[in-house]
Amino acid sequence: MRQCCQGCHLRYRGFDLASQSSRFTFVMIKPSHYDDDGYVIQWAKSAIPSNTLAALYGIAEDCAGRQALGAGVGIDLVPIDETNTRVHPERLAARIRRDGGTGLVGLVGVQSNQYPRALDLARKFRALGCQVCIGGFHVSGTLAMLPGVQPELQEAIDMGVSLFAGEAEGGRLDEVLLDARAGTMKPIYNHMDDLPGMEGTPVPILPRDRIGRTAGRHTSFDSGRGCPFQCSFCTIINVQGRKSRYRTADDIERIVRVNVAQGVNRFFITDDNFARNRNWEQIFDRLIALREDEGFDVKYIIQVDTLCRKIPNFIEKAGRAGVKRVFIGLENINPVNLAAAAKRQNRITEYRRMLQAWRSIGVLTYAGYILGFPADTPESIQRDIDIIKRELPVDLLEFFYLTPLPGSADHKALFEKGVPMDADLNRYDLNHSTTGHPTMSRAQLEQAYRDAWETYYSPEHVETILRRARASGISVGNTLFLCLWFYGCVTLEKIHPLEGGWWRKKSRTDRRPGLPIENPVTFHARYWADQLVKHWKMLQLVVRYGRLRRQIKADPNARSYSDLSLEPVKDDEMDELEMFTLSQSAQNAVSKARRDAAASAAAKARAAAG
Ligand code: B12
Ligand code: SF4
Repeated sequence: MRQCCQGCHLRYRGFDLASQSSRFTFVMIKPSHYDDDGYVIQWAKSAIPSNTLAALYGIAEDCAGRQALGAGVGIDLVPIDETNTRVHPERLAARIRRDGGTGLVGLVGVQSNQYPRALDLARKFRALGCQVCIGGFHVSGTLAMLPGVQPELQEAIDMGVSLFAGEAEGGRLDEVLLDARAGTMKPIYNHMDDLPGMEGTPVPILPRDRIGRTAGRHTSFDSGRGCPFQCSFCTIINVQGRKSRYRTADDIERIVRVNVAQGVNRFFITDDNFARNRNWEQIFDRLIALREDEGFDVKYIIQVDTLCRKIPNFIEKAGRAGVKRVFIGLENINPVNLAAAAKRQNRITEYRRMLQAWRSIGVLTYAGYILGFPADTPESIQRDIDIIKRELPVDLLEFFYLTPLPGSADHKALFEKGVPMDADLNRYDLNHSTTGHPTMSRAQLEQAYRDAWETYYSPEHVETILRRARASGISVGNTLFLCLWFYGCVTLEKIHPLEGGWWRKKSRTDRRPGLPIENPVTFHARYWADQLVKHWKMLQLVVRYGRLRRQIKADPNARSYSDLSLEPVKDDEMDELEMFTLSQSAQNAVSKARRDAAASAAAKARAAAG
């Protein structure tokens, strides 16, 4: 074995970094995080493939195709999503080392809640002599918003781990891989001031066998990055920028075709706000052509803002393009809370029209709803959820704690004021409370959060949701499946539905450092008992709701079901519905909406007059 490179800042035990071997292995791991008992959250089948993993795999595949490491140097790509695959550091290190090869372990798309797990994995790989680089929102957000290098980032650097901030397209990954090949990796690669364009960048893709480890036929891609708005709880604007960047319609068509060719025809378009994508219409037109002219059986989930209804043709074209589910960042129905989060673009007076517009084309709506704003109390939270159940025709509601995510303006403000925040980043998954509230104790807020899920997914309301689905031509079976998924994840698995999957796997020895490795007998006995209890409870729900589903489907009147939320929006409803009359701030929002409508009508009349 030749001598290790002496000049670089990192030294790698057991690796021949100046190797002339023609093999380079790039292991890309999307880490999971720990549950409340310290076990890695992992499933036999996770819900949906990681978009960051797909993006990085596509970029790396492009590097390999271009022989970015030099003529004749093959790049072996190993994508691993820890939410569905156990990571075996020793085996991966051996794979890198095979035939005198070199390589890099990339910890990919690491969010704040995943950072502790990423550090634990990095430590193991470093002990095995591997080069490691961590990228993703925690590194980027923290470097963008906080002064200097924060202690948890320094901890990685001190271990000899490199950090990557910014995005990897536009040749930025080439630099990292070349340095890894030469054994000269830098402590930090910071491209935050220089975000790449997205046009013509490599197709985000994952091999079919990796997608097979997820529940459905879904994969994901982003058609744009960045957002023009300024919500204070959001990290996206500070990481991806407020100036949006986009893929072209050609790029999107290529992504769809390549995936369909490998049997994947359901897509989650991960843009936080597809309605703000400058190319939305060309993209929809292209997707419509694929469906209507070429007969592609493709369906999409997209994320939009509440103003999307105002964009001419947007909803109609979304339906024709194959959009079947829409995620909306509703966040709250109290204008005071929306203003506190600087989410002024959300107008409560628009919610009903927008949700009904999606229903009218048979699209299922999910909405995110944040709890823990300064004006919230346990009573106001319950009251607001009851109003939503009666007056808003949204299908699924997902609750989140208002969380000062590193990289957000909220986090920066608390950091600068020295307000205590939970030191354990593993809890920053929006499913745990992480900081104080002006009027509620932590116990009260946590109870209000649990009650919110129970209230919304009560048996009576699930029945209402299913009846509304039938009346709007939305699949009752799918809607029921999602209700059970959401409710089951939170109440049985104690994790957020966005982190759910099928058949929880737990590895006894993959426990968070600092917690004891359990005795095999007690561990396995508890694991199986737990699985049995959870599946029994879920089976009971499936049987009970399955009966209800059959009743609804057999009911000849089910299609004509209606309730207050489904009633067409009337001009005078803002004087009647509780959502608009309950508080002074809601009444102010109504007055403003009326003034805006009058001004716009007057402008139209002036334009028509000449
Ligand atoms: C899609 C998405 C999801 C999907 C994930 C599944 C999927 N199909 O991807 C779903 C809906 C399930 C989800 C869930 C959650 N999410 Co999410 N999600 C996103 C979203 C919208 C897009 C992520 C993405 O794909 N971006 C595009 C990729 C290409 O960008 P990227 O990740 O930054 O990667 C680039 C660079 O960072 C770099 N890079 C990354 N890793 C590496 C590694 C190496 C070695 C190198 C060289 C480079 C590199 O190269 C990449 C390509 O340029 C982001 C917001 C956003 N706009 O990014 C939030 C976001 C990442 N999510 C967030 C959160 C908090 C969550 C949840 C914890 C909470 C929740 N309940 O919503 C869960 C956790 C689930 C989990 N286990 O991941 C936060 C994270 C903030 C933070 N500081 O931690 C974000 C930023 C949104 C926000 N609220 O601010 N999420
Ligand atoms: S929460 Fe959504 S709308 Fe608000 S800034 Fe972030 S991405 Fe934009």
